[in-house]
Amino acid sequence: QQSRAQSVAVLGAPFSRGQKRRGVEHGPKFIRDAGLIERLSGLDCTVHDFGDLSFHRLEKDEPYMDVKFPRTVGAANKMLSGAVSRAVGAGHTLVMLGGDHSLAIGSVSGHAEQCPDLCLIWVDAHADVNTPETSPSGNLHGQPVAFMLKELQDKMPDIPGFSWTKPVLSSRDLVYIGLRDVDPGEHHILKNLGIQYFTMRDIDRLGIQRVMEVTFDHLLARKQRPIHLSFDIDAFDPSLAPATGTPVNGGLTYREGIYITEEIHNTGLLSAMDLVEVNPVLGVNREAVEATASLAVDVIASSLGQTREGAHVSIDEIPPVK
Ligand code: EXY
Ligand code: MN
Ligand code: MN
Ligand code: MN
Repeated sequence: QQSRAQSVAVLGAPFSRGQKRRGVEHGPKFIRDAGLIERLSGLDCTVHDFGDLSFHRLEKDEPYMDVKFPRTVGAANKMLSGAVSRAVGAGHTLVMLGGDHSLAIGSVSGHAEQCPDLCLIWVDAHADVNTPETSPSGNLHGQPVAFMLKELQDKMPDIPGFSWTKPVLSSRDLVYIGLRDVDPGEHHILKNLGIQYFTMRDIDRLGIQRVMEVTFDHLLARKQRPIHLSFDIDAFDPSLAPATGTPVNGGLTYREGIYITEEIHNTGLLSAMDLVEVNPVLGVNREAVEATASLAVDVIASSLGQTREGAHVSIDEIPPVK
């Protein structure tokens, strides 16, 4: 067998306690059933499927302030963080299949343990940067970025289950793409910390090509460093990704989404990624669920080098007429 350019580890995280709607824990199974491993195996990479983590149910997990299932979410992310750290430490490019977006707490933290200078690209309809005080819902999938940002630590209470976390990012290490549903507290944080973000309106104005150029200028101009991509499937328009818990109209087109991931692949710096919030229970029918899962596979494959022109071995000449 020829030697492959990169080694990819796929890790499922069937977890849903970061939000209210059951079903998102089946995301990893549906993304695999949509042909993920086969598709990645056709690319220039060796694929290791690490299977799914198994998370424990805690008997008693009362809300802390408004925060729902703090101990359950904290323990799941601690386990995920260790697994991600080991996979990245072993030299794999890590693909984490969610599960809800609270899992980014563990995924980014484990990645940062191995790559302390990483930067983060967050593709999402939502900013997921509420603190427990600003959160309108108490759902932890709307709060993961608040755990990561150094600048927010004096606003973060001691939440049971999270004593192991430490902030690993500064506000300048993060870029958002696709925002269109931002809460008042989140808007204040984005503005106040000077975080670089591109709403859907910005994509309309600038075009996705310019958005990616500015994203890489912002994150990589001073030095090349590992990229963590956290991709929430609800960044796409709900017509393309209907099977998700918090759909918002006016999302990314297929081509915009794939352009984002192609450009990230082309940096050669992608080191770990999350694909989250695929909820197979929420599709109106089987087609809706399959379309969403298959879109997730396309996003992951194009992050890892699938191109629209195809990866063709070069041939010497057009075969002459016999
Ligand atoms: N901003 C809202 C909240 O904090 O409750 C909704 C968050 C939805 C989060 C989705 C997964 O990206
Ligand atoms: Mn999200
Ligand atoms: Mn979202
Ligand atoms: Mn490549």
